Amino acid sequence: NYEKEILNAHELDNMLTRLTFQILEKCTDFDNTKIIGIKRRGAILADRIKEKIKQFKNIDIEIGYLDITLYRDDLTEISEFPILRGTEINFDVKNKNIILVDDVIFTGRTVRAALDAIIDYGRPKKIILAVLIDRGHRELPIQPDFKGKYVPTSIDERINVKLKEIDEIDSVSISKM
Ligand code: 3GP
Ligand code: 5GP
Ligand code: MG
Repeated sequence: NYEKEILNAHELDNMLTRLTFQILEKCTDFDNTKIIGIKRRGAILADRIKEKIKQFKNIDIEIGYLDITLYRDDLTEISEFPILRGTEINFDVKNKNIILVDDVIFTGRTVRAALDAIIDYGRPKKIILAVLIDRGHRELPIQPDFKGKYVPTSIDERINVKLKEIDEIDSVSISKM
């Protein structure tokens, strides 16, 4: 049993800054760019990226949130069919560049469900995926355009993303219990 820190608060913030610059390099048509975060922690990271874009570029990008629930018995046993619980997307996705943000990518099924949901709303021009941590073990051919860090994990390890908005501190760790 162990828990080892991967990122402290400062490193997490730096990583989000880097992701933001990478996104800005790829998305130059800001009027037609929107951010969508996957709840809960992906939504918080999306909020932070939005704030950084405001700081760096003085542009206020509209944001939306997707709530995808995974039916599962425990946290590492993921359903083959993640379902969509709720969305807060108050803009038209049609012809927009969508920056999709999540905290951890694992099997890729959550992202697949998110893509389905977004495309149900309309036909975006482009969707790019940014995640903080890629822990490997994909079960679908889905890869992030930008990732903060690739952290190879065994299947029974967990990545713990703590964000001060809900967890009081900012930190990322890897653990096995
Ligand atoms: P988050 O999306 O707010 O970060 O999936 C629900 C929550 O459970 C997620 O919260 C995630 O952090 C946490 N979690 C931890 N380990 C796992 C895992 O192996 N699979 C899934 N689906 N969620 C996990
Ligand atoms: P996937 O659908 O790619 O298997 O899993 C992605 C979703 O499950 C993400 O939204 C993420 O929050 C959660 N998840 C999967 N594995 C982990 C993990 O090890 N740690 C954390 N914090 N979340 C995980
Ligand atoms: Mg998540």
